[in-house]
Order: sequence, then structure tokens, then C-alpha cells
Amino acid sequence: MSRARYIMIGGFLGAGKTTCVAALAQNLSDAGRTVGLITNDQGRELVDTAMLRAKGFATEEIPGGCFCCRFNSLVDAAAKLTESTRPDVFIAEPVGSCTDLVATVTYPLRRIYGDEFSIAPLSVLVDPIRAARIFGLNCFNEGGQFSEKVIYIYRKQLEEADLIVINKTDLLEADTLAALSEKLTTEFPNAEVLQISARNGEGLNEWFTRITDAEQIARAVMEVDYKLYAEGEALLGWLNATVQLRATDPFEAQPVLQQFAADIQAQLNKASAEIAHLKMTLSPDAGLDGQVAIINLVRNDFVPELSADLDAPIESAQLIINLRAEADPETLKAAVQTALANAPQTLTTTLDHLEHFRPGKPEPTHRITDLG
Ligand SMILES: Nc1nc2c(ncn2[C@@H]2O[C@H](COP(=O)(O)OP(=O)(O)OP(=O)(O)O)[C@@H](O)[C@H]2O)c(=O)[nH]1
Ligand SMILES: [Mg+2]
Repeated sequence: MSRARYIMIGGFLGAGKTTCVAALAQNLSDAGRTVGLITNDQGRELVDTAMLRAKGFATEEIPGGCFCCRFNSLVDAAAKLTESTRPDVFIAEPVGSCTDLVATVTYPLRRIYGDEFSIAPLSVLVDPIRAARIFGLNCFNEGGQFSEKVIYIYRKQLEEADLIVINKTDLLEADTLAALSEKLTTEFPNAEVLQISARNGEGLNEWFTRITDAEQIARAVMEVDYKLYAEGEALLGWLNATVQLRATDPFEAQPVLQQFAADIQAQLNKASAEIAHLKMTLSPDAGLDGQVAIINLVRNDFVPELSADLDAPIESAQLIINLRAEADPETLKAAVQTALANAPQTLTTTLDHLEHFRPGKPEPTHRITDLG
């Protein structure tokens, strides 16, 4: 039996991982390959899973902890997908606050399951505006910033990348992009730096070719200070909520999502909470053939962007809210509750699920530092 391909697309919160997973999955499906997708989060009820399933891809989610700490669940998820759809390519999206993936995921997969999987080079995606701020490029330095321990994780993610993929190039001028690319090439000499726009498709084919065919080249893994890593993760607040929306008259998804997002953003700006990613999906309870509306916000000084809308008004729907920011989880909860309380009077909101927490200390199942 030929080995299935395992492709992992990492990168910090909001860098564009899920958008790229969907684009790669579509590209491979169009080429006649069967794909199986694996999403992952510290909590449950995931926007990413809803979004990928709405596009029709076989998707398994691993809730309640990152791949590295739930390694066996990752293997189980792959087995479940194999049973249902027999994918020849798995595409996995790790949690955006996670690092040390080579030692804790790809090397263990190679050593323990090397007969079953061929492992692609590790791609780490970058949001260029966030990166320009972190690496002190002169442009975009007006906005907010994460604190040093969170930036430690951000840098570690890039340090272990085989491919650093600057995404969202449509947002930058050519000279700024060149400066960022040069900075990343100098700071992370082990990685090859690519540029793409998942939105307009630029650079995607070149990147996809690299990760579809080449094997990851084994090298010594980086050192990680797990105390600092845990402290960095613990500075982040996490909130996942699921809300049932019902209206007396049919309503449009876009203005409702925009109002919730703007309201949550205003509360978080007021609390000086640095937003990493606010994402929400609205899934109609009936009709519209599995469509979902999606809205995202990846920094405080931006506008919430609708990346998918519904074709027609709806009467009831499920709203999933996933919010990650550098803030006390209570601040996130208060922001979401205020936004729900401000919903139009014609709309009834029922909170079905809410969890808010700081990610726990990372304790990987395996840590293999050398494949030799
Ligand atoms: N302008 C622009 N926006 C993009 C591009 N790719 C993704 N985005 C947007 O970036 C936001 C975050 O995208 P996601 O794919 O959800 O990011 P992610 O890395 O999966 O986020 P987490 O799962 O929360 O870590 C969304 O609003 C996307 O539409 C791009 O090439 N250009
Ligand atoms: Mg995602």
C-alpha cells in the first residue's frame, strides 16, 4: 500500500491557515486526489471545521488540546478519515499558538508511522502586517503589539519552518514586501521564504508543488524553553461560544455578523486587549444547501471582513464564535455577552455553549529531537 501524504500548515493565529488549507484541498481535489482535513483547537465548536465542511471536504477535528499534546488523537483522526474517505493526502492545521511541531508531531509521525505517512516540509504562514510589526519594519508600527512571551512563540514557529510563507501579499506594496522577505530570510536562514496571496491566488501553485511532492528533510530540531512557551500561551485568552439565533422575520447574515463583530471589537479595544483572531460562522438551520456566512478580524486596527455570505435571508441559524486575544478570558466573555445583549430586538439569542480559558501548559506526548 502506498503511503498517504501528511501536510501540515502552521503559523500564528489569523495568518490564513484555514483559507490556505481550503485552497490546497481544492487544488488537490481538482487534480483527482482524495483529501482528508484535520482541524485542531484548545476548545471545541470550531469555526474552522464548520468552514471546511461547508466547502464539502471530509474534515475531522481534534478539540480540547493541540496536536503535540494529543498526538494519539491525531493518528486516530487520520484513521477515521481513512475509514470514511480513504484520503491519499491529509492536510492538518495546528493551533495557531502552538510551536515545536517538528519534534512533537512530524518526527514522531516519521518514526512511529513512517510506513503509513510521507511527510511534507513544514510550512509556516505569516500575516505580513503582524510580522512587519513584530520585526520592527518601519511601516505598520502604529498598531498594537503582543507582549514578549507571546512573540517568543511567534518567533519559534518561524524558526522551525522549512518554508516561511508570507501570505496576504495583496495587502502590501512591493517594496514593503521585499523588505519583509529580506528580514525573514536573514532572521531564519534555515527556511525558504515564499510569497503568496490565498485571496487572489498569487504564488499558490509554486508553494503547493513544493509541499505536495517534496519530503521534509530531517535536521536537528530547535531548542524550546517550555516554561517561556507555557507562559506565552497563558497570556492568551480563548473563547468559543455557540449561540442559537431566531428571528420573527427573515434576516440577512451580513449585517448581523458585522454588528456582532464590530461590537466585540469595540469592547476589546476599550479593554486594550490585543486581538489575534475573532472569527464567526453563521450556519442556517434549514435550506441554503449547507452554506455558511463567515466573518474574521485579525487585529484591532482593521475592519471585520466577511469572507462568505448566504444567498438568501434566514429565520434561524447557529452562530459559532471563536475569539483569541491577549487578554483575560473574562474580558472576552464580557465583550461577547455585551455584543449579544446589543443584538436587534427582532433577534432572540440563546447561548448553547460557552467556554473561556487560558491554554494550559504544553505537555507533548512525544518529543523526538533527532531522527538518526
Ligand atoms: N487580504 C487577505 N486576507 C486573507 C488572505 N488569506 C486569508 N485572509 C484572511 O485572513 C483572515 C484569517 O484567515 P484564516 O484562514 O481563518 O486564518 P487562520 O490562520 O486559520 O486563523 P486561526 O485558525 O484562528 O489561527 C480571514 O479574514 C481571511 O479571509 C489573503 O491572501 N489576503
Ligand atoms: Mg484556522
